[in-house]
Amino acid sequence: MTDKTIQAAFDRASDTFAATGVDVAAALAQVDEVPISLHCWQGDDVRGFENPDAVLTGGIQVSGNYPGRARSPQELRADLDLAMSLIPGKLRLNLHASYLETAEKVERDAIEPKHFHTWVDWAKAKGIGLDFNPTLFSHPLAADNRTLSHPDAGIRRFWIDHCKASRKVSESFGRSLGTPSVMNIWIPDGSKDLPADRFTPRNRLRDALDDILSEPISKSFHKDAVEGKLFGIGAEAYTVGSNEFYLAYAAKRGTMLCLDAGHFHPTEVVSDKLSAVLSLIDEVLLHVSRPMRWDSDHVVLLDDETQAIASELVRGNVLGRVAIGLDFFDASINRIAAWVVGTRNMRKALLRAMLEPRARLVEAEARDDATLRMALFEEHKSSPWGAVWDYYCSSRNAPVGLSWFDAVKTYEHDVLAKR
Ligand code: RNT
Ligand code: ZN
Repeated sequence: MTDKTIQAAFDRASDTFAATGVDVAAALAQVDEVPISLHCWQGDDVRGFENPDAVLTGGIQVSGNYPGRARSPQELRADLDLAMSLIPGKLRLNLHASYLETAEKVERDAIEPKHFHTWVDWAKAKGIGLDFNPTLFSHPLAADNRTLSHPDAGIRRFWIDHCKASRKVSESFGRSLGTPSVMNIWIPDGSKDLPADRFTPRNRLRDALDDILSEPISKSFHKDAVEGKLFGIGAEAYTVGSNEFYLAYAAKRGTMLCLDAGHFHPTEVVSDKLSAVLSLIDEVLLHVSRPMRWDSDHVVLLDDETQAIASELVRGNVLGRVAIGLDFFDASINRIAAWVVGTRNMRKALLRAMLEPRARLVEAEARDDATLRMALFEEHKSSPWGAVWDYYCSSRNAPVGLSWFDAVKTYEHDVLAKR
């Protein structure tokens, strides 16, 4: 597509949207500023850099053996540099504690900001913010799927101290980069078969979290989030950190609540939970992902639920209270393409939501005109939002259409295939 055809299609589309009362220029300015946090773990199949033979545990699994997995922080940053150059709009990077950089072995309860300084320098040079996660899986002390709720006080202490050390790292990100780091706690704790006591592990988890959060940290540098889950592999009967547990925890203790789109019963949707949760909780972290039957973590598509999540954020005017993170891992396709497709889709969904004829919809609903409301929704689906997206990409020097694919393929040939 030439600049001229992109511009002409955009001009026509702008007229169409203007006729429905939508300000396209305002939408473009707004969509560009919404931060989306890329998850570092898509680039190396959630292995991290603690040890080259790391085995992923905790009931999450990555399948596939597509060539080119990043094996070092340098390779991962190079891959991220390429992915980020192909995605328009404001980005962040979400790191796990297991992505530290050290010459000597550092135990998880002893991690410090200095072990992440190269990531901070890289983020500073790119002008992006960082987010963080303690890593409570893929470790001998998490081998039995119990961490913060473990009956052994010593093991619990180890994981509490890891989370405390992680908060310091997260705070250092916020201080160095001038934008608060959202730190998300997810634990794999649960049991395969029916437990006799569901109460005690949850009480232990509550007390462990209270201990972790006991030191106040300014929210201008660091924010705590907690992520629930319905079940995991090996935790089919009981998950200690369920959604209800963390919903109550976040409401009572004032943390953010993390909603992962793949962590609910198949007919439950995060898009409907946003307005429910945000009526009583200040801030939410999203793990935008794609559930597939019993599994989660597939690459984000521009599907109905991704669109519904984006539309809710825009309709409710809550973008300032919701941190958007991604969470998927696919090793069966080019890993950089997975980032590019998933992240572009999230931003596309946001743009499409911003082009919705909001005033007319609200007015139709106020008059109880469900017929017009449905007709407007349906018409919007085939509105020329794609022309606005193309123009947006081109105006931000990001590839238009599938032109990003060649860059990924060239890199695959020149770099990934040689790993
Ligand atoms: C696992 C959670 C969690 C992880 C990452 C790697 O079910 O979704 O967010 O995917 O921490
Ligand atoms: Zn998640």
